[in-house]
Amino acid sequence: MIAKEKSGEQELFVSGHRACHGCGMALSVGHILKATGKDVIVVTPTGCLETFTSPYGYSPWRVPWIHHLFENGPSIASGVAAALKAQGRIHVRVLVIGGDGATFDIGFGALSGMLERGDDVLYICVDNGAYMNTGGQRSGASPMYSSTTTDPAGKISPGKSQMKKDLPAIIAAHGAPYVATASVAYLKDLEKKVKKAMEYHGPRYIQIDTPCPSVWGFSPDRTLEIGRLGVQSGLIPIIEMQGGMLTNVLKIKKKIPVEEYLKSQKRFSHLFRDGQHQKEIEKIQALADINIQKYGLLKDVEDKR
Ligand SMILES: Cc1ncc(C[n+]2csc(CCOP(=O)(O)OP(=O)(O)O)c2C)c(N)n1
Ligand code: SF4
Ligand SMILES: [Mg+2]
Repeated sequence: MIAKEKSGEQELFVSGHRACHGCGMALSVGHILKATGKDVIVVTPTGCLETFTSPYGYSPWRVPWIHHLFENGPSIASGVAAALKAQGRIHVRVLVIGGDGATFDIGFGALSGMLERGDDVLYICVDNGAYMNTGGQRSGASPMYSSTTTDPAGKISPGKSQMKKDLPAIIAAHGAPYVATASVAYLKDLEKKVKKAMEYHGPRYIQIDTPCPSVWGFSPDRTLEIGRLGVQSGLIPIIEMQGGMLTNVLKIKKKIPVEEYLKSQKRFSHLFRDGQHQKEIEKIQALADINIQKYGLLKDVEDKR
C-alpha cells in the first residue's frame, strides 16, 4: 500500500474490513476496483461482502457503495444507472458485486429482468458456492456432492445431488454482450476481464471463483493453491463469451485428477472416508472432462494425446 501511495495510485478497497483470513472474495474485490478505477458506484446485496465491509464505524470502500436487500441487487443497480443517465453523468459506471446465493437463486428474477432490458450494469458474482454469511447453506452454485448444512453428507446422502447451475450460459442466452468467468487464483486474467467488460455498454457478467477457507474447510494460506487446483482439474472453466460466442479460454497447463482438488477440502472429505464413493468421484471427473472437451481447455499438445 505504501508503494502504491508513493506512485500516486489510490487503493479503492482498503483495510478496515472483517473478512476471515485467506478470504478469496476479499482479495478479489481489491483487484476488481483496481481494474474499474474510481468512477463507479458499487451495489452489494446481503452476504459476506456486505457484512464484513460494514462493521459499525468503519468502511474499506473508497468508492460510493450501496447495500440494500439480499434479493434486489440488479433492480437497485438498474435504478442507479437510469438516474446517472438522466443526470448526464455518463462517465460514472454501475457495478454489482454479489454472492452466488444472491445471483444464482434469490436475485435471479431481478437479474434476468436487468439483462432482458439491456441495462448498463456490470454484474460481478463472487462465487464461493454456498450461503456463507449464514453458515454454508446450499445454493444453485454449490458443486455436486459438496456437503452443505442444508444438504449434509451422511449415511444416506453423498451431499448435494444436483449439478451447479450453468449461469454464464443462461446469461449469454439473454443476449448479454460480455460474459466471462475468472478465478481469484489468476488475478491478472481477472483484472483484464474487468477492464474489458468496462469497455462495453449494456448488461455484462463476470463470475469469479472465490475459495472460502472457513466453510470449504482448508487452511487460509492455501486459498490461491485451492483456486488453481479447481481450474487445473477442469472443474472451474475460465472462459470468455462475446456476443454469445466463446472467444477465449484459459488453457490448463497440466491437467490434474479431480481427487487432488476434492481431497484438499473438508466439504468433500466424506467422498474419501469409507471407500464407498468411487461412483460419485467418477461422476465429478466426468463433469471436469466434459468442461475440458466442451471449451477446449487443454493445450494443443495434450489435446492430441
Ligand atoms: C430474503 C432474505 N432471506 C434470507 C436472508 C438471510 N441471508 C443473508 S445473507 C444470506 C446468504 C448469502 O449468500 P451468498 O449470496 O452466496 O453470499 P455469501 O455470504 O456466500 O458471500 C442469507 C441466506 C436475508 N437477508 N434475506
Ligand atoms: S465465510 Fe468465507 S467468504 Fe465469508 S468472509 Fe469468511 S472466508 Fe470469506
Ligand atoms: Mg456464497
